[in-house]
Amino acid sequence: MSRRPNDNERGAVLLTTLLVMSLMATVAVEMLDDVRFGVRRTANMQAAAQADAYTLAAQDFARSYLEAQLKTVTPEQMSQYLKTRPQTVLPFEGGGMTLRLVDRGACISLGALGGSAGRRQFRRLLTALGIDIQSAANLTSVAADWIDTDSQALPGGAEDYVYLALDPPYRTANTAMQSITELRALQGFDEAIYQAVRPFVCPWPDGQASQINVNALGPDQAPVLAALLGDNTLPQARALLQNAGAPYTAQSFAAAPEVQGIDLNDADINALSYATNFIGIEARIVYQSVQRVVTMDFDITNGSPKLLMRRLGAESGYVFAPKRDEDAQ
Ligand SMILES: [Ca+2]
Repeated sequence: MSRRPNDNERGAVLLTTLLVMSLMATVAVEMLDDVRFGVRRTANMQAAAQADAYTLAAQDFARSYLEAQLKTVTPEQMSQYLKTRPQTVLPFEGGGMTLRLVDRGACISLGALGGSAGRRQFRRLLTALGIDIQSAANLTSVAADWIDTDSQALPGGAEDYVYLALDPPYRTANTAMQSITELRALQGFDEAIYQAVRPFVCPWPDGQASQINVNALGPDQAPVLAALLGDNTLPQARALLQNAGAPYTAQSFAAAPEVQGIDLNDADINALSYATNFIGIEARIVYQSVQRVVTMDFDITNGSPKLLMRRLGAESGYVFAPKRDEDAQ
């Protein structure tokens, strides 16, 4: 025998129904949100993967582009060519690639810190950047200790025992630096010093002496030239680069009035160059919302580009490079 539900029971059914419906609505909204984010995440991953593919392609393109340039421009003409050459833009669907070429004979080699000439040039660079003589000497020892294979600290230097006391502890690399960013790990290289030094050094392979193309330097790169000319030669270096009219040759540079009275030794003379030896290519890839930066350094002393270094990431970008359009805005 059935029974008619009373008013209280009908209210309970209604409430339960409403509760279930609101729960279902919440679940439906959550599911829609999940789908929406899933679609967005997939699109982002696809864009990142595509940008990575373009980054790989950029490296091949950069090398073949450089090979083509080297067929028409001599190493002696190259530094002028690089100063005046606008950036190369390659648009593609959804984005584009910008190549900037720079003369990389404009920085002191970190790979030369194993030798006395390399250490002397690095120390002079630091003093030309305004660091006091004692600190410059200590920082040079610290950098040399970082790459030398022994664990005997140079005067003012730092070996494993200094870094093992840090939190977190780490050891010296005991091999050539692979990146300028390694300087950040060194004792005494704080942010201000790192940012000051960064534009003027190159992480060349172990034993690679500096090869500074005088004709590639602008007046704001005078500290690099001063590092070769000698202690306290920043004013002369700046004047040499400001007065530069026609590109220097070994003869015209030696005859310049600013150089008279400076006693250059052989290692420093050998580090001076008047043609392009190293070329850096910075490729910036933009695809949809993704950006990639890759820099490649090539040795062109044998006529064809030999890849020395390749780095990914925004911090790998060249500080001294032809201005981009957006820099001027
Ligand atoms: Ca060491």
